[in-house]
Amino acid sequence: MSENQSNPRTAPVVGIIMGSQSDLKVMEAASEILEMLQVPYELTIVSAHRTPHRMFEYAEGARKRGIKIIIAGAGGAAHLPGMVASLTTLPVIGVPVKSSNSIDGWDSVLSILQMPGGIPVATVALNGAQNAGILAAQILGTTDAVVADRLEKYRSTLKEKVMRSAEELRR
Ligand code: RP5
Repeated sequence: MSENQSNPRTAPVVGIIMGSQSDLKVMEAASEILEMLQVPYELTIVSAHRTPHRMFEYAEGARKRGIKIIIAGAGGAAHLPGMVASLTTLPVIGVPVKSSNSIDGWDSVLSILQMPGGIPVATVALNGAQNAGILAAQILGTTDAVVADRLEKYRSTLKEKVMRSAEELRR
């Protein structure tokens, strides 16, 4: 279950899963930001519809393996984040992926967003995997001062970029 760990010597604390290999180009943004913030993660494919038993196994075993937050991306009839959320009390961040046959991405967004009471999924924007990674790090940062400090530095780089652009416009 632990394919593509960020660092095999460090146990992953964030699990990134997606419904299909075709989601990877979007979901890579989550792994990239976690790598930048040095948060150990694992990344794999789990399909709610094509491999439902694997989904059960992943969701039910995640906490025991040390995973603290799950980022789940899927497109179309995107049931993976909600079903995983139903199988664990770990926080689940859902990434609606705009798949090739999508109805402008609305199918993915609504499938992930409109969860019933009691089983939340923190849904980010369409193809918003980068924010999913940042949000996962922010949750970890509530108890991990080192991660919180890296997030502060990351925020500073965002601010500096805006200030530089503003400065260039003034010239
Ligand atoms: C979903 O169906 C996946 O998450 C993907 O976004 C979409 C299409 O999957 P493929 O047909 O490209 O494998 O389960």
